Amino acid sequence: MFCYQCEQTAKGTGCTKIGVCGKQPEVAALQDLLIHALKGLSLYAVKAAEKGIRDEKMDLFVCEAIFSTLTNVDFDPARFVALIAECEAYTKSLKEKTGLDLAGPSCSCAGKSQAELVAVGETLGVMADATLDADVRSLRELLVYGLKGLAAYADHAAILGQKDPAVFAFIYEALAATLDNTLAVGDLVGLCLKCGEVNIRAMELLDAGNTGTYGHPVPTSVPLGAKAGKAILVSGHDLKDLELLLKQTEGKGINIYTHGEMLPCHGYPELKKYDHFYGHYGTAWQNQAKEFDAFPGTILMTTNCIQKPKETYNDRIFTTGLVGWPGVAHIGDSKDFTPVIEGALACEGFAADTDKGTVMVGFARNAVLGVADKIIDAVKGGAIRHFFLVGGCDGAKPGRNYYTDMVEQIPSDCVVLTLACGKFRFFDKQLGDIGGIPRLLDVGQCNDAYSAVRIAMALAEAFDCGVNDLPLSFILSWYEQKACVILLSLLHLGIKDIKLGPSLPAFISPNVLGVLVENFNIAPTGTVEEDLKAALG
Ligand code: FSO
Ligand code: SF4
Repeated sequence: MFCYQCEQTAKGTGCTKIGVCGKQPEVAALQDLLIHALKGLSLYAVKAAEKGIRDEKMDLFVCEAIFSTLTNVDFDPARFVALIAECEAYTKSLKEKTGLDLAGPSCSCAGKSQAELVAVGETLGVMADATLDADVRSLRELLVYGLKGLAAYADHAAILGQKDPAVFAFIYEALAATLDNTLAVGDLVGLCLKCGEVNIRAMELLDAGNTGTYGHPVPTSVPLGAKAGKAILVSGHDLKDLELLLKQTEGKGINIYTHGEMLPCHGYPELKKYDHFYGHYGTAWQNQAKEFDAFPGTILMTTNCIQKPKETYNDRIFTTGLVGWPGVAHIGDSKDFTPVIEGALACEGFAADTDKGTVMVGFARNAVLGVADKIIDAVKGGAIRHFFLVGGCDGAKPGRNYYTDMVEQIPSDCVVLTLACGKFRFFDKQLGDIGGIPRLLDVGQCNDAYSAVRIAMALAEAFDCGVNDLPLSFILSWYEQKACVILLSLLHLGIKDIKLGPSLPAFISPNVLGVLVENFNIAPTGTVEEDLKAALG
């Protein structure tokens, strides 16, 4: 196997024996085969679209299939075998509908066993073509990883009924482009930035889905302790799964807790209205083994990031949606969470109330821009000197204390906006307020990056300047491919001087890095002191 798509890749270069995430070589090979097959399908889908042939079911399948290969989503080989077969069936159908027989990837997988498919996949990895130009490989992979993030957001949006054919069309176009040997470095850079642009549309759709269905988040205090009684913990990012579970547990004497990226769900009016939607438990994804172990109820994983379950909670954890772990019970499309509920009732639950304080959530675009006048006055009057967007993913590798130290050392006349699971490094710090404006504003999940972009753009408009001219610095942490596409979106918007850590992606070649530095002045995080000095001039 060879995989270097995430930040924790082995030795900072690539996982070759087994994934640091727990991905087995068989699954890596099946994922490579699936991506290969999706590229082949995309060649046909592009031609089919030219003939006016579209298939929304196929569009959604493609998003789900790509999302399944994102880090920490699906570790179950059997699920990939099914996805590969479905991809082949769609390709065959498009072949017939278009009457074309295109040269390109075809897997001829029908009737092959899992082991045979693994053997095919082993020949198709990132490094399969040793002669490929290093910069072309780097940009093709950057594009594929950007597409993984884009597909994830498009899938989240589609679940809430928000779809745009232009997003699906780009996914096909870009996947097909990774097979085009005539594309040079400049073309591929352009496609990566286009991926960032299309992702803004996908995130706009997701924002419309979230706020249209559950209302605009409002500032909400969330308990970090527990309430005596039976309990279910919901992790991942999916608001609809949470809502369905809240409905199915009403009146059952079970309290629902969020974990990880589900924390911001407490701010949505249509979710917070449930009395048994109690509080937040635990921190970021990489601490789950310890935290799930200690949780006295059942656990539902709705999306990434799942890690290998410990035996102590293997029978208390459930997956749904695209998440999968071999041997872990999966709740399918019925979304009948009865096993999760019955499991929780059979667990002991929390014996007593515990108080661990609270955190505030719900500072998405509507809430922040609702007090825009106050913020603008505070900036003009000098009460707020600078904004820092300290956002992105958390992770297990050392070096991430930088983000905690950064937030602690940001001067008291500055405001910190945050989003995604990286916030768990500092989410419970009491930073106080500036004239009633909290100094720590939790915009939401990584899925809410659109909200942060809208806040930045509204401030730029109010000050009649560009986003780069605002007193605003981007201090980002990355881990997986949603973060890759958000970065591409920020680059598409022309945002400069981003600090990215805790390490730069292994798949970025020195020349590609050079292009990014030259055009966007992006830089790895340095020391807190240096980066603060640079930001505050
Ligand atoms: Fe974190 Fe995982 Fe949300 Fe990611 S839980 S790391 S960027 O999947 O999606 O922020
Ligand atoms: Fe390694 Fe990350 Fe790939 Fe997992 S997803 S195999 S940790 S590079």
